[in-house]
Amino acid sequence: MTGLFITLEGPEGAGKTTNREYLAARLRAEGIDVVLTREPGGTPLAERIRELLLAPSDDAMCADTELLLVFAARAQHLAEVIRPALERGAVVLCDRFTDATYAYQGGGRGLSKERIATLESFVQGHLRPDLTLVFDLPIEVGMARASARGRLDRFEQEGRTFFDAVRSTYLQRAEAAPQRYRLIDAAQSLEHVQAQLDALMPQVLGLYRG
Ligand code: Z5A
Repeated sequence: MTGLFITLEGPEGAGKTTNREYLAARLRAEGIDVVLTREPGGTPLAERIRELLLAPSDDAMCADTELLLVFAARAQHLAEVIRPALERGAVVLCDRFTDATYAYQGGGRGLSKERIATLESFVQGHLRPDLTLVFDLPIEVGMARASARGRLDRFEQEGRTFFDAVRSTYLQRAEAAPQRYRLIDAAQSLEHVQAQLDALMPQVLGLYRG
């Protein structure tokens, strides 16, 4: 594959979606073909799975069902969007990917890393992101930003312990593989967050141009 696969990760309200647009604009200004996408979702079928995953419901969803739905959506997304874009040489900017599975289903729900890794290999083969930006911020700051939007989704209704585990899983993964991850201090003002992204641009362009 010739493109570049960049994922944006972090707890809710960290600014992933906002800054994905900013990064895309910076890359397009360099004449680069950029595909913006997200998980769960990114294709019509995967967006329907997203609805199942996010809708608050009185019927409890067991953790294994949640895990399998996340990977079912991912399989479709890879086949329809991510692999074709990388094959034609685009930069794919994806709002959440498998690090979110380790953080939410692993850290949050307590499913084993080994089980997630088995599905990761099954669904993705050898494909992993080239670069992962982890937007890190205190949970209460992110939750305040997210709840200002109104009705909470099924994940956002979880409690503090769940989100502490999500955040610490992201931080542990970033620490364990510093060549792939870059930590962004997302608690700062948008202007300062974007200055951190500007500082990363030479590395991103270097990775893309090889
Ligand atoms: N999930 C999972 O469990 N397993 C998986 O494998 C995957 C996902 C892939 C949906 O994700 C849920 O799916 C997610 C995990 C689960 N759970 N939750 N909750 P999502 O990405 O759609 O959900 P999200 O993280 O909640 O999105 P979000 O709250 O929109 O966060 P964001 O994209 O990081 O933030 P944003 O939309 O860019 O910004 C939020 C608000 O803050 C907005 O009003 C901005 O204007 C404002 N903002 C952004 N940056 C700043 C700064 N720097 N200062 C002040 N205000 C700011």
